[in-house]
Parts: sequence; structure tokens; C-alpha cells
Amino acid sequence: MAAARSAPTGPLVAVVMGSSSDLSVMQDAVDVLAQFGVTHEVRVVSAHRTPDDMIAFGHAAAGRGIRVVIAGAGGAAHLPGMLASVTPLPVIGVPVALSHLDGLDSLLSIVQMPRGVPVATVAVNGSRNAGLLAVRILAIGDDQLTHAMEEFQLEIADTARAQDAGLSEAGASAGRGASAGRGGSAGRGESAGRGDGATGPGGHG
Ligand code: RP5
Repeated sequence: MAAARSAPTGPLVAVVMGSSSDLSVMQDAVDVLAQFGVTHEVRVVSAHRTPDDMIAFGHAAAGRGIRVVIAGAGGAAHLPGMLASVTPLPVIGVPVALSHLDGLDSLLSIVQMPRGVPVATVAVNGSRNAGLLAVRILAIGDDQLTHAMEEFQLEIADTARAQDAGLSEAGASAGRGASAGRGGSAGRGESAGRGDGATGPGGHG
């Protein structure tokens, strides 16, 4: 009879970054994991400054019970791809925007991986979605986490509907007294924002 495997007690997600200067962006991922009660660790592991440490980290991660790696880096952002090359774990890459090139350099460095070595790349500075994607991956085998994600999705839907109601009301006020033209198009089809801005626990991205 096979021995029962005990549940991992260490962190399930590793949030790693190339420099502590990335933390202001990566903090959103950390906050989401905390919000969902997912155990995690936060590390600086540089592909260029501490390459040996990075490789050792990547080799050891799965054996330590880590299930998902979130890796953020900026500029010549090789960290997510290099980690993906040495671990069988899913790696989510976060392109961090530096002061030049608006993060396009980071995005392309992370997303343009060769066949066979995938990195799930989120938007530039999109670490909140990286955290949410990690939660979804973990939720595959966890009914409680699935339920928490469904609750979260209901919350963000409520927020969007409240925005819709607010804009509809504002559009109705603005349109009052004006010609209806070809059917009164105030606000139609327009977004209330970029849709990714809200942060913080219970916030809606
Ligand atoms: C990358 O270099 C890091 O991920 C960071 O985004 C960038 C700049 O690092 P610092 O010079 O601010 O330490 O490896």
C-alpha cells in the first residue's frame, strides 16, 4: 500500500524578483496571495547578479513544496525564463517597467520564450493578475480556494455593475436637454477605466 503523502507545510508560492527595486510592483502579487490565505515566500534572486543562487533556487523549488513561481524582473528580464528552464513548476512572469522603454523591453524579454519552455506572462506591472493566476492554479485541487475565487469574481462583477449604474445615471443627466441625435449614445460602449487599476484586499482588478 502506498504511503499517504502529507500536505506540504512550507510556502506554496514563491514570489521572486531580480532586485528589491521591483518590490513596489511585486507587492500586489504578495497582497493577493495574503488575501486568499495562500502561503508564500518573497525572495530576491537575480539572473545576472547571483546566477548560481538563481539556478539553485530553481532546482530546489519543487522539492521544497513550492507549487507556483511568480517571477518579476525589468529590463533584460531573464529571471522568469531562466527559472522556467530549470523547474517543472508553472512560472508566471511579471514584466516590471523601468524608467526607460516603458516596460516593453521587460515584456518582450519575458514573453518571447522558445518552444518547450513556457512562461505565463502577465501585463507590464501586472503582478496582481500574477497573484490571481497563481491562486487559480492552486484552486484546481482545492475546493475552498475555488469557492474563494468564485466569491472574488462575484465581487468584481458587482463593482463593474455599480460602475455601470453610476455611468448610466451620469450619462442620463448629461444627456438631459440635449438632442437624442441618432439614439443618444452617451456613454455607450465605453469603459469606466482601464479595468486593472484597483488594488488591495477585496479590491477589484
Ligand atoms: C533587473 O534589473 C531587476 O529585476 C530590476 O528590475 C532591474 C534593475 O535593478 P536595480 O538596478 O534597480 O537593482 O535585474
